[in-house]
Amino acid sequence: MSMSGILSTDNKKVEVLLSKLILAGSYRVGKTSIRRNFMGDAFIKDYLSTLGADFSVKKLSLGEKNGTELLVELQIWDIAGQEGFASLRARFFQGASAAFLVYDVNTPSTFNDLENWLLQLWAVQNKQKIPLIFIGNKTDLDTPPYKVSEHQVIEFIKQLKIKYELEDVEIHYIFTSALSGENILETFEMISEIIYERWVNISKKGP
Ligand SMILES: Nc1nc2c(ncn2[C@@H]2O[C@H](COP(=O)(O)OP(=O)(O)O)[C@@H](O)[C@H]2O)c(=O)[nH]1
Ligand SMILES: [Mg+2]
Repeated sequence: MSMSGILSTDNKKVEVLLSKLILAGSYRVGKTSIRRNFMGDAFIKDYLSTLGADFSVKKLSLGEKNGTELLVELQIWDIAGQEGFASLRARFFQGASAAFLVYDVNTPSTFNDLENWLLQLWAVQNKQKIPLIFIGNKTDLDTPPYKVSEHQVIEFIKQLKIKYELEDVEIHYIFTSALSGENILETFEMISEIIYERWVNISKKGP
């Protein structure tokens, strides 16, 4: 993560925090659709398996603090066609500021895959555990309780925190629909706030 100070056209001070955000999770859970919805691109009903690392950049404003506008520039890395290629993933995960781990609320196997995704992510992070949001996507296809219930997600997070000693790591969950757009912007706003707060804390503590 790095902060760069720039001056906007109306001479107001703007600070931009650059961050790499990973979108990971099993095949077909909706990662590309979530990214597309956030970017304002149209929803694609037919499945297009993404090849290579898809990548989008977008700035989100966190508003003004002490007369300076704060922007988080999210470089969103969509794991795309690499779900099955373990060797390609390490490069992909390097230098990440935060991660979305996506599953389909109607497909329990995609939820059961999450711990494996986490272990792969952590394997390249040198023990520094980045903030996470578990995204239960495709809520439009059913009504709660989903096949993977909210209770299961809460229990899963509790157990992870104990098993891997994650008291200080931000782990959240949210339910989205990339089809209706429900909670998509909120999810990106939530991670931007977390990334910013974490950056402030790290800067205070020093290296
Ligand atoms: N009903 C519904 N379908 C979705 C949603 N998100 C993605 N899909 C569909 O699920 C399939 C896989 O989506 P995609 O974003 O390519 O998944 P990825 O492999 O994780 O990138 C596509 O047919 C999408 O149209 C959603 O929120 N609701
Ligand atoms: Mg994809």
